[in-house]
Amino acid sequence: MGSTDAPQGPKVFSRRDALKLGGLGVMAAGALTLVGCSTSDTTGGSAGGASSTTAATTPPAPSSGGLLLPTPIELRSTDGVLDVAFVAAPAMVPWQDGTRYALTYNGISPGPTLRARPGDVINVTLRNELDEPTNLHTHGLHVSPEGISDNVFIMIEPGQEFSYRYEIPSDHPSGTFWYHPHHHGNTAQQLFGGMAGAIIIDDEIDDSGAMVNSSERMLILADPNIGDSPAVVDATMPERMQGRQGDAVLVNGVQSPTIAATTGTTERWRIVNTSPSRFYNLTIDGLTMVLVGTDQGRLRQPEPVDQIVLTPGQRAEVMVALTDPGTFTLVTTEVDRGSMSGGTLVPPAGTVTALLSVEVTGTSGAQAPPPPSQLDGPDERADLSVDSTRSMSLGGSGMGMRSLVIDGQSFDMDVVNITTTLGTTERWTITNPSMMDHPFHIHVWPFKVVERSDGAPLDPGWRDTVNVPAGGSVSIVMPFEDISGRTVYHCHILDHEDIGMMGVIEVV
Ligand SMILES: [Cu+2]
Repeated sequence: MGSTDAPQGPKVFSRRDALKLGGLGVMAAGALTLVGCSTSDTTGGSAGGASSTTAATTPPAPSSGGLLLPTPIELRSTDGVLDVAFVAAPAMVPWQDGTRYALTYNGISPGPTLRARPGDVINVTLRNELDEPTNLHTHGLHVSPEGISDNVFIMIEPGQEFSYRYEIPSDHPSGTFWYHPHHHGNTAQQLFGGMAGAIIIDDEIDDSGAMVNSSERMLILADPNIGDSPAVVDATMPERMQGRQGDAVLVNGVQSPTIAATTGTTERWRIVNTSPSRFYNLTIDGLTMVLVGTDQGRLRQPEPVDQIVLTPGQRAEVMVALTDPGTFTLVTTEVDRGSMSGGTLVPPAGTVTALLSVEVTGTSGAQAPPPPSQLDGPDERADLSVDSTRSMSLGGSGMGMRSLVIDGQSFDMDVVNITTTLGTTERWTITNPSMMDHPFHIHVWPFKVVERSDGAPLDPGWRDTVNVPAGGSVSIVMPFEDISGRTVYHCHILDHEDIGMMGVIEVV
């Protein structure tokens, strides 16, 4: 397997140096290995540059004859290091009886799942074989935003390559995170094309008790346009103002796949919304989902839920005990997220789409390992004493480009909008006077949701992305702990981010 050379030590250099380095593509890498594609019903092949690769076994075929849920290829750290070689490139990926056009990491979409432990180092060499610049963001990871770490100001030009090094803190929460491009101006298009994959940080609790006695699966949600030409990744300006949504809703690259399972077992799903704009409202009749984790990992008190709403960028981890046979369907109901242009949503709010079938065979009334009722997650009361407050306004009441701003300002990479002090905790009240929802995301530092103007229940656990509903406001408390540096906060409808709905924060 083509692993990279020994990683470069961490360097401190300015953003301009980083830009120059990215542009020149100075980082040398070892051999890059292109992949086998993930097939429609099994996990196969290999993706470049792993320390080790875990191939899933092939489960029994569903009786319905539908496609089984494929498992994204997984690259796992060994001895504290995960070396990954990514090639960003267009590819034809499997689709029904043929193929479809996609933008990919290593020829597959979703990209490989990266799995590491707290304290590990993840090295990623990214070679850009697209015809436009790209870069890489590790969404949700509490790692440095500077140098060769999670630095969104790096630009990798076509034909160039760059070596990232992510040092995962030893006290990093276990949880489900993800990676995607974050190059201002074409983030939405590249993600819409298919460039995304999961990052799992797991620890000893994941190796024990109810967690290990379950069938763990990634459910990576995406909604690309389906077609055989590069035109499928394009969007019109009205579509970008609304936030583009695609033709098909896919789970791990497949439309409405099936899980074949038996009674007496418990499922554990790590769900990631990688769509640039689409919200998901997930429900499953006949089964009880127990929410055990959100954006920033495990909840201290898992709770049964009837539905899970995921904005772009958000994650949920649920456990589902299977006690009786039957076929159960995970569906999403189209969310009314408003409209900037006065246009209508396609599909209209309320449209129900099947995402995944769970075919359960076996005896009725079987005892399945119960989901945990208590877990050791990040302390929800930690560091909530506030040193200072700030308010922020997402969008404006007008229409058109000028409404896609934060505090009236469009993104300028050379302007630092917020400077704050390492070691302090801030309370931000984020208001949204516009006609549509804007999910707010900040890199590096997780937050707690502490107040909502609409009176909706507060999000359990720690988050990195929260919806700020049209006409409403949300208050969050955010400790700027451990890590300093310059990065961004933005709307996670990524078309909005590309148009300018992003600001720069520097923690010094
Ligand atoms: Cu937005």
